Amino acid sequence: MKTLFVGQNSIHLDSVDSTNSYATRMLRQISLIDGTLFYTFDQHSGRGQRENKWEAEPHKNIALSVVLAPSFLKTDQQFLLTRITSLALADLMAEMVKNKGSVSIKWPNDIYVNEKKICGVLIENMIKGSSIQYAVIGVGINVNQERFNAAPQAVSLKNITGETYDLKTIIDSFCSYLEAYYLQLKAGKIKEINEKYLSTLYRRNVWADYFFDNASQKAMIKGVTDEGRLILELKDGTNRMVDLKEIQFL
Ligand code: BT5
Repeated sequence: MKTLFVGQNSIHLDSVDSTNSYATRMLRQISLIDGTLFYTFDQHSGRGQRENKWEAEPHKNIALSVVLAPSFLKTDQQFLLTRITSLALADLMAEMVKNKGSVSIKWPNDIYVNEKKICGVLIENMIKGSSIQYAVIGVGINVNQERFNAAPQAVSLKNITGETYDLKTIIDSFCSYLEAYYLQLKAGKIKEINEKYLSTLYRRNVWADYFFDNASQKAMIKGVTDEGRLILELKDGTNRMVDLKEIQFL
C-alpha cells in the first residue's frame, strides 16, 4: 500500500453483511484512525441509497469502506466527500479501461463506463456539533463478475476489457487515488475539485430525457450546487435545481 494513511490500518473481512454497516458498528464502540479500511470480497447484504440493494457475486468484486475523520469539514460541506470519492473512482476506472470505454460520473456518485454503472458509492456521515466527525465512504466496484441478474445497468471491468483482475491490487490503487484527493481537499483546493467533478459529469451540456415534476422532459445538466443539487437547464431557458429523489434519468 503506497499511501500515507488511507488503508494503512486495514481490516480484511472474510464475509460480512455490509462493510458500511460493519464500520459503523465499530465506530459506535471504538474510535478509528483516519483512513481505516474495511474490505471484503464476500458481502451478502450490500446497501445502496435508501432501501436499494447492492448485488455482488462472492469473490468476484470489491466491497470496501474507508473511515475518514474530516473534522475540518462543516456539515454543509458533505458533498465534497461525494465529489472526491467519485473522482478517485473515475480516475481509477479510466486507468483500468484505458481506451476501451469512456468513464464519467453520473450525478451524484455513480461511476459509469459508457452507458453502464461500474461502481456505486454510499457515504454515511457521523456529525458532531457542526462538523463531520467521521465519514464512512462505502464503495462497490464490479470487477470479475460477468453477469448481473438484479442490475441490468451493471457492467464490470472484465465485461469491458476481457481481463481478470487481482482484487487487492485494485483496492490499493483506489486508496492512493482517494488519499490524493482527500489531501487536496484538506489543502483547501475546492475550486480544482469542483472543476474536475464538473468536467467528468455524465451528460453534462447535452440535452437528454429526464422524469421530474411528474413529466418526462428534455433538460440539460449544467452543474451541481455546493449542497449537491443538480442544476438543469430547461427548454424554456430557465434553470431548475433538483434533489436525487426528485428526478430520474431516462
Ligand atoms: C449505490 O446505491 O450505488 C451504492 C452502492 C454502494 C455499495 C458499497 S459496497 C461497500 C459498501 N457497503 C455497503 O453496504 N454499501 C457500500 P444506489 O445509487 O442506490 O444504487 C443501487 C442500485 O444500483 C440498485 O437498486 C440496482 O438497481 C443497481 N445495482 C445493484 N447492484 C449493482 C452492481 N453491482 N452494479 C451496478 N448497479 C447495481
